[in-house]
Amino acid sequence: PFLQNVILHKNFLNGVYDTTFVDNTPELFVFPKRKDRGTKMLTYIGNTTVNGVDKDGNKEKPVFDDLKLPDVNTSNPIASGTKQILDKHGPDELAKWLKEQKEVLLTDTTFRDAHQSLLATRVRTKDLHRIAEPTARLLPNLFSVEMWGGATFDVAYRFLKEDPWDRLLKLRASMPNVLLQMLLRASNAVGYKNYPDNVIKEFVEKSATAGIDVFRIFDSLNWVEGMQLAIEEVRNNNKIAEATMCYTGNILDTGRTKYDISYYKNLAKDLKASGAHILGIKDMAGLLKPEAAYQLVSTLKETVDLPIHLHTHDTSGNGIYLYARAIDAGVDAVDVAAGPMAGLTSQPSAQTLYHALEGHERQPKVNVNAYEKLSYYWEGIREYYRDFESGMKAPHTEIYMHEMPGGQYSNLKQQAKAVGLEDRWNEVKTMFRQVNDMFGDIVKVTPSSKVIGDMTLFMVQNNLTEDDVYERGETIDFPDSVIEFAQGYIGQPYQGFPPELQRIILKGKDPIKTRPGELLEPVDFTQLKETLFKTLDRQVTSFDLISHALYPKVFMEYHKFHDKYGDVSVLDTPTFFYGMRLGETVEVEIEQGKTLIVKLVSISEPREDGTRVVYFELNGQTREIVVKDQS
Ligand code: 3PY
Ligand code: ZN
Repeated sequence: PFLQNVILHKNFLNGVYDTTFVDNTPELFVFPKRKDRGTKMLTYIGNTTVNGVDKDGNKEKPVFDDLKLPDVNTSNPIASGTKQILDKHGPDELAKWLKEQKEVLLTDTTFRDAHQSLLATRVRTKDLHRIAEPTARLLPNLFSVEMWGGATFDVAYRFLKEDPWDRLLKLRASMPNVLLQMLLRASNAVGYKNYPDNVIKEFVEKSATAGIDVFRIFDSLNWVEGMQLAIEEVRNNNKIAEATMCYTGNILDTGRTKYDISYYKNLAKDLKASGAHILGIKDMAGLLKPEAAYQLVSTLKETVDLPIHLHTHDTSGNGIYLYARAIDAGVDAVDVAAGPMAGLTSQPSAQTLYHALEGHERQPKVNVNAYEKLSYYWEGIREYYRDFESGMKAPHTEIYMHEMPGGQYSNLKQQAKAVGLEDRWNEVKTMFRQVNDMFGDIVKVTPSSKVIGDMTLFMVQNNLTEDDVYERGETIDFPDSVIEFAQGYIGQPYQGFPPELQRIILKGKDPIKTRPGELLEPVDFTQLKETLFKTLDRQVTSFDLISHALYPKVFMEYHKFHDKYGDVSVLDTPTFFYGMRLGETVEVEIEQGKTLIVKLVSISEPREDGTRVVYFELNGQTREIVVKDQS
């Protein structure tokens, strides 16, 4: 065969050539990688069919009914909402508007906290994206949709093998009328440790650019100094800073004075002084009892003139009653989830709250029938994720004893199981509270809750009592997160660390008293861009840079996976988690208008080298994929 190549060109062969253009344009030699998306996809499906996802064994793919998407007329314009108020009038006016509304406003958390708390954060972008536009059309009166941040960022990369920025951009495009809200762990961003100041600023800026309007900012120890930078940066971006206090303890318990009503009053004043547009109350464990909700909200309303936004988890079953009391006290907005994704460790149900307030002058102005229509969809979607359910079946009032956040309960249970403590779960819960008390009764929310969780598992696993820690502490190797906490690397707890315990844990190391972000070396983004360009062998976006700065290892592993299997976010969820059944056909739209039709024909017995051959038809052509059987 004759190669049509530049070096065979007659001018070239005759020596009449000028190669300066070639020399000056090295991009000519950057060839796109061969994009055999079909093979990559089949490799993923073959591997998942044989080995299961997350090496979780070979679960048989369940049969799912069709998804029930609500019937909406997509040719009508989408009704305008809170997003238009913000864009037109800015965050101060939006906050004022919120305070002026007579009815209580709703934030829908179905796209974030609900599945973080019920389904280990596993709901995939594909399933969120499909219902996003119908939600925007059917619920234009929502205050906001919480759909990003918290644990969703790293779970997207780590377990779902998808890019969290892609989720944000897609949901933004589909929901142009309501405010999009994220949970920001202040100096911990969406991670479990403090980051350098320039990383926090860059992250806030990029999140705002990509579409976040409301930043719910909290510090895991309610340390306002640790929140200031994030609040300022949100303000600089002309977005809404919902500076948030985490509720812990019980203001009704006069025997427990550390977190009493005056503690929260002072905190509210400090948050206002730090630049809050809205004051958030984050009851992450569902500890706020109805009468406490009434007293807290009434007092804070008198203390600061900010709108108040309340978040709870319905773990105890008291969620609706506490919201009703908070609404009587004048709370401006509350967090709810669509019925099938509500209740227990998630938020209270939107529909239940609506009906509970019938006849009340502050009943939310939302179309409850629309919520019911959206609920058919969520009911079906939840089934896809049934292997991630926590197993909690009934209201759980023990929460008032152990005080574990809603999102942590199922997680810690899994962790306990992984280290062989499944049978000792009751002991783990009791120890969790004991460790909290040893640490001086601290606020427990990501990442401080992880510190307590790690120490708890460590003590139960090693059969350590509190006395053992004090008596033999010098010889104990404490978990890293516990040491970092005692060093002050996640901030300063209210009223300080218990000095004796701190000394034992640190074994002579000096704790810090300042903001960790001040001490941490800034990330050199220019340098990082060059390095990443070389390792990824593609254009590097500013989203890639910030993701790498937050989660270097997770980000690189995601890329390795992507190189091997391609973009698996396009697969339907059952196939993503379970692979395919023999004889089954699935359609995969790999880009608009380009669909792969995949049929699983057969799977060979394991061969001597432990591999199996998986036979597919891809768009009618037979294809074989060799997969290592890991069982
Ligand atoms: C998170 O930080 O992810 C939380 O949801 C804490 O409640
Ligand atoms: Zn929550």
